Amino acid sequence: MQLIGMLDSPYVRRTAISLRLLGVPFEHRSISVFSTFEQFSAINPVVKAPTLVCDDGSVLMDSTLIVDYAQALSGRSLVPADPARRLRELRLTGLALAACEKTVQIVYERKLRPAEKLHQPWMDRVQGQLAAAYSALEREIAAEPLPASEETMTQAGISTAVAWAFTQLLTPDAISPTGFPVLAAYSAQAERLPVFVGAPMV
Ligand SMILES: N[C@@H](CCC(=O)N[C@@H](CS)C(=O)NCC(=O)O)C(=O)O
Repeated sequence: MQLIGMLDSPYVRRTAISLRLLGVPFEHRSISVFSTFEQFSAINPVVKAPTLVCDDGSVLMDSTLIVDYAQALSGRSLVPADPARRLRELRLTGLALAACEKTVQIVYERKLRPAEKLHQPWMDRVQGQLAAAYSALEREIAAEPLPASEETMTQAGISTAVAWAFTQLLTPDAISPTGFPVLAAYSAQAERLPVFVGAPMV
């Protein structure tokens, strides 16, 4: 299988880390949705990262769906089965994915839209949503820490750590680490794990 996309995408990175933790072998191809659009388009005309090219040649996109398929292949899951634990896990993963999405929206506004066309009320709204997602994650993880070892880490932890590092790399002005000490510490711990080191953002 081939995982297509750059690791500076939080969606590609959470997928690569998840596949490695699940023990699903894959070849990673660093093809960009921007600088190598045509090459990406030849693999997946929709040009969404991550894209998984399966062993039978079929093409699957969306990080959550790729991880779902990888879990079926491995017979393991990164999400607890117990309903109450699963609900918390999914809620936290949803917050982390919203944080990724809002950071991506800020980046696209700043990098792709001409400055004179920037619509500040939209930016303010997105920044507020981003802050709300990280505030909820900070409260949740302060109240009940997430597992932080390769043996115990679950999807909420992977996605939270990946989202935080991505936001801090791309839009450090939007979310100050001093306001989110629990998230900053959790991210620092996760980034030291070999599976995170093996999937560098830059
Ligand atoms: N929900 C998708 C989001 C993927 C996504 O938006 N990826 C970005 C890269 S960070 C992308 O493909 N951007 C190109 C585009 O949307 O045109 C997932 O979880 O995989």
